[in-house]
Amino acid sequence: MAEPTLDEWKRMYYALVRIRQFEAQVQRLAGAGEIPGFPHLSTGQEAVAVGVCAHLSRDDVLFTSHRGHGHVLAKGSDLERTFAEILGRDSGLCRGRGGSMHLVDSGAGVLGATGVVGGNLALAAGAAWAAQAQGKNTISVVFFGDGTTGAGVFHETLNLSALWRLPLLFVCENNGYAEFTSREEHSNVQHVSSFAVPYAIATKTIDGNDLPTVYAAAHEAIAALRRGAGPYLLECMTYRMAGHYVGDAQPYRSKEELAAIKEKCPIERLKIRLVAEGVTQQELDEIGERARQEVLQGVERARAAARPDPATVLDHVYRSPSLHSIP
Ligand SMILES: Cc1ncc(C[n+]2csc(CCOP(=O)(O)OP(=O)(O)O)c2C)c(N)n1
Ligand SMILES: [Mg+2]
Repeated sequence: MAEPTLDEWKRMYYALVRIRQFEAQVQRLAGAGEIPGFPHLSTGQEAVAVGVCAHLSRDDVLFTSHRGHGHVLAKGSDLERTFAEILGRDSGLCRGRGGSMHLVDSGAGVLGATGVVGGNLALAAGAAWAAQAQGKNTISVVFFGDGTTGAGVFHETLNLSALWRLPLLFVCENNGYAEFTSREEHSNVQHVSSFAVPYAIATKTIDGNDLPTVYAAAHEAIAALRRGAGPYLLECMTYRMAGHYVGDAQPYRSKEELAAIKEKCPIERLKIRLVAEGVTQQELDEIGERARQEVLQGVERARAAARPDPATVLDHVYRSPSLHSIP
């Protein structure tokens, strides 16, 4: 693997801060009652999204979950349209129909997000199978959490994708929680990568909060996928710095655990590395500020956008135009 240049690392630093700032704005506006539903923030997990998506082309397809804002941004969806979707605006990725948990943007290869835990896995296998059948060299990537491994569809998808040698990258963000339940309480299996072994799927468990580690491991996994080696399961150990959803008071986390959060922060960790390589604190602050301004401007434009016309509520729901006339 060619080591990224310092400029490339700085661009990835920008991408991390951009997602962090985006989530901060989601949190702020959800708190103010401007966002419908319960957004789930990816704060603290940004290095997984950025490190994996750095290796994807627009033609590779991505599937995500209820915690998908960072993945969609890292894959290349327009920031303003993504925020507009979360706000339920007509200019949103899905014309305001999907919201935070259903971000879809086929132009950027974001083929789906779902609030049905595990639902994205089988869809991602379908897309991988389609690429294989069409003789394309593209891959399908699915992001999911550690809690998802309790769903039967996870095991079904591992089995079929291994049998059919599908170009499917499973990226597990093991953040140690499924909703409000810690991993120790919801599974005896310490590492999600263990599940790949009986299916003969290549796998690795890595530090998902260290961007260079994610970048290198994703490079290796994706290169194998493009060679036709079959599926790969990358388990990224990470940490959900926010609650399960905006508004979660987190009574299940101890004061000590919350106090140690900063040490895990992928942005702080990349900062240390960049400073060691000679980047000044001032330059990092400037990069961060540029990301913050981009987000603020996108958010304000999204907020100013119109909501969908209620008369169009049945558009894209039923195939038959005659059903639109139901009183
Ligand atoms: C089929 C299904 N079962 C249960 C839920 C409720 N639910 C929402 S998120 C979640 C936990 C998911 O945990 P994990 O896969 O680790 O993802 P994380 O939230 O940690 O990113 C559950 C059980 C759901 N949305 N769908
Ligand atoms: Mg989890």
